Amino acid sequence: MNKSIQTTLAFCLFLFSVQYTHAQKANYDEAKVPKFDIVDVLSTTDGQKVNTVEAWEKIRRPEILDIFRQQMYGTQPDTEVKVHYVVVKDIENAIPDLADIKEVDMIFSNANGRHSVRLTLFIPRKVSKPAPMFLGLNFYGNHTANPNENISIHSSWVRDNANFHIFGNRADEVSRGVRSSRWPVEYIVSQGYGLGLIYYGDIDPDFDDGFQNGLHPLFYKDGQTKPTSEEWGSIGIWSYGLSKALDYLGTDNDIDENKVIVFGHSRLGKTSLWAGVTDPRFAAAISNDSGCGGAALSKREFGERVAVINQNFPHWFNDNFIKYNNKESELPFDQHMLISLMAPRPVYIASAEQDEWADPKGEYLSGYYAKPAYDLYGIPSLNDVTPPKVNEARFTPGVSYHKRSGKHDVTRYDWVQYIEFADRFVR
Ligand code: GTR
Repeated sequence: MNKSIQTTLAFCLFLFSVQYTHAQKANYDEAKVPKFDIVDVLSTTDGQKVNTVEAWEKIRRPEILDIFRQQMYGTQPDTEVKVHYVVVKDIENAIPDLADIKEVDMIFSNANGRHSVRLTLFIPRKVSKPAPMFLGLNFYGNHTANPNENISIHSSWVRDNANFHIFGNRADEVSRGVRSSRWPVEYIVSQGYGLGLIYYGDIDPDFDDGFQNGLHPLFYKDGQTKPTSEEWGSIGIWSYGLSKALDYLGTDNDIDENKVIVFGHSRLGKTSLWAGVTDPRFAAAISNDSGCGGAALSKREFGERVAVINQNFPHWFNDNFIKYNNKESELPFDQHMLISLMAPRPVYIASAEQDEWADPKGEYLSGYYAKPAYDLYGIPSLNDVTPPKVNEARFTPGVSYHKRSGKHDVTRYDWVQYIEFADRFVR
């Protein structure tokens, strides 16, 4: 090999390792959080101050929404896709005295093809209809949320998990109910709420295949083979799936479409926030341990960083977001602005004490700094820059928050707070 090629190769290797090590190092030291300014939620990019609801809704809110679409979560293509809903199962009293189970196929189609996503609904029996509902995506399949054998098992790609006996990227009977600790179905319905579930891999399998599977290809224009650098990645299309489920719920007399709370954990908490923000029909949104790219402020550079998330999950955001790798200070926006887009609707942000990767303090602060948008509507929201103590939920009609003891997870404690939140501000 000639000398100059050798030198170039060595240099490239060096650059790669610098970039890699830099990106992989997560900061857990509060003293190392850089100084940064909170982007003013109420100042437009050309420096005008917005101080009425009207100016917020007509000018600033659409501007911020557009920034998130262009720079991060991606735009939705304008390709026409039809959605048909078929109720494939309706089992009364499937969970004795507590809930009926209904299943709906959401069939997406156009000239590019056809793709089906299954929505499983638990309809509470002990409440007058239409009932309020929590709607959320899950990681391994609707059947993993509860052992009830009426819940169908999906045939989509699923991540292997030896603990759940999932091998060969296929789910089967063995994984029924393995995630019931995260989905206390009996408790939720006994409180008078419905629960709607979709397996996220039905919408788009969660691995980077250049967007050849799931719903993305239906949206390609002639000759297009992957989303443009501005168009949506997985989070964008997962939240689109939630909106389409809400379309169905609007036709179902058992459910009050005006009282649907979108819920998600972790990457699916990033998704529930984006769904709540892009679809104002959702009455409220809950983000459980959503972290980087969800509720956590990126500019704190604490825990997971933008470069790390983009390297590990190149398919979650659009390609424009890559330019902020190791350049959080150059972001013209931050995640408190995402929360502000929920105003005037209630939003719940939850953290876990041992989930430093998701930056609990940054998750709280984005809720706190969203306050100016709620102020415009005269809706009280978090007004103390100091987060509450561990296991002390703070409820406000704007943003509510808790930091639970324990690790990155969804627990009974979390759900008890979400029911309280829903009772106070949605029901
Ligand atoms: C992690 C990722 C987090 C979070 C989490 C999850 O690996 O770094 O941002 O999304 O996965 O979704 O469980």
